Amino acid sequence: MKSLLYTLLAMLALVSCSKEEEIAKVNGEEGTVAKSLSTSLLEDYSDINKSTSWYRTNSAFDEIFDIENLTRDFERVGDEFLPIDTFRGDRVVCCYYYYDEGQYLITDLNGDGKKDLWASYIKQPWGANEKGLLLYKNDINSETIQLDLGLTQVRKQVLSDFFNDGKPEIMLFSTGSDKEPFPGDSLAYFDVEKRSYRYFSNDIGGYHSGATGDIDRDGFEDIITYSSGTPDVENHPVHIKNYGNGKFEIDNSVFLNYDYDEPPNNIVVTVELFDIDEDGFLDLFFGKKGSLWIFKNENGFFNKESVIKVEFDTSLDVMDLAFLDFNQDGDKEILILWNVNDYKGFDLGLYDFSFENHKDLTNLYFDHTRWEGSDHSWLKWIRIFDYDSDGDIDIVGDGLWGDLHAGSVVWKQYQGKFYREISLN
Ligand SMILES: [Ca+2]
Ligand SMILES: [Ca+2]
Ligand SMILES: [Ca+2]
Ligand SMILES: [Ca+2]
Repeated sequence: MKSLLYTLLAMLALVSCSKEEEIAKVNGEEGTVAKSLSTSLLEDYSDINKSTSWYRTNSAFDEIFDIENLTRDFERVGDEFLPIDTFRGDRVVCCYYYYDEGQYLITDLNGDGKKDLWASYIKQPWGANEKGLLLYKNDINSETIQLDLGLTQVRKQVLSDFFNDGKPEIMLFSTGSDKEPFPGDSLAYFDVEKRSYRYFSNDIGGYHSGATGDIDRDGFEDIITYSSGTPDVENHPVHIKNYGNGKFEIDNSVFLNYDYDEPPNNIVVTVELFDIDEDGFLDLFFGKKGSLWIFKNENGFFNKESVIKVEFDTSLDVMDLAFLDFNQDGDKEILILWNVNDYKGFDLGLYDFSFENHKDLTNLYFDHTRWEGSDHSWLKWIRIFDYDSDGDIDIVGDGLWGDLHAGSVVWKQYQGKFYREISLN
């Protein structure tokens, strides 16, 4: 027993020694120990930034949810949807709905103190315009679920508050069927209080991403997205103005000198709104392969002629963004999640950004970022919260695909630096 204890102690000493060595190695590049990033930094955002879908959604996360513990898939039999716990390839031939990794939110939406779950499922076989299945549970532990047939493939779901009543809506961006002839889809939001979906079908497009926030500062959160077009429509940015009282209208006049994009610059997989220069107006981010376009909000308008482009290797394709004051100088840095080599891995980049210049800080804060795997092994999202409950902020991968499926990816913080831990299932 005693020797076992000594062995354990020796192992612990070895672990802590290698951690210290690792930290010394990372610190060597900067020379000083960085200041720890406490969870109080997650509250330190301006009011306008706190009203963005990015902030609302990231704040909803204090865990990564494994939907396999609940309802993996559904099979339609007649008018009924039967839950299926494990993937059943033999049932895909007809009426199968499979959970689309990373397409969920779990947080207390209706204010009853219990976490609610929203999740989306894709129809298989996946014909053009086949409706997906949208799930809502107002208490993850209850037996009751609400299922609605709706958008074909929800690619991004975010929290918004379109009515300023403190009750969230879930804004949904759908690509539609992601194969020829790329028919596109509507946009929609889920009204949690009414438990119903409202569709915006005036501009059908392939919507990979989008964001909400009060672009023109009239007090109502607006919607920005990017349409990957359809066979009849060019790729273009989309703005839906919220007039309050449930009135929404497409108004693309906010995009100056910007009707549509031509290849190769017409693929925008990531859209965010965030006031990066803290002037009180939400700036617009379009993530692309090899670059991040950042539009300064000038009184509610975005001018394509003055867009700032942060450029990087073309093997890197922007999947998600996050904003945090890593160096605690009062300004938020931009954290980028990429897929690498067409969805064969992932990478992270950290940029200190102003509209005058920017600087890559990645190596100062991360020990390992790039990871390469087989086809379709990538992450959809980065969430920022205290993953290991030790009082400091960690960075957590969510929506894990391919080799990473059912595993975990987290960058745990230790004294202001982030150390990657990957577990494969
Ligand atoms: Ca507005
Ligand atoms: Ca701004
Ligand atoms: Ca900073
Ligand atoms: Ca932590």
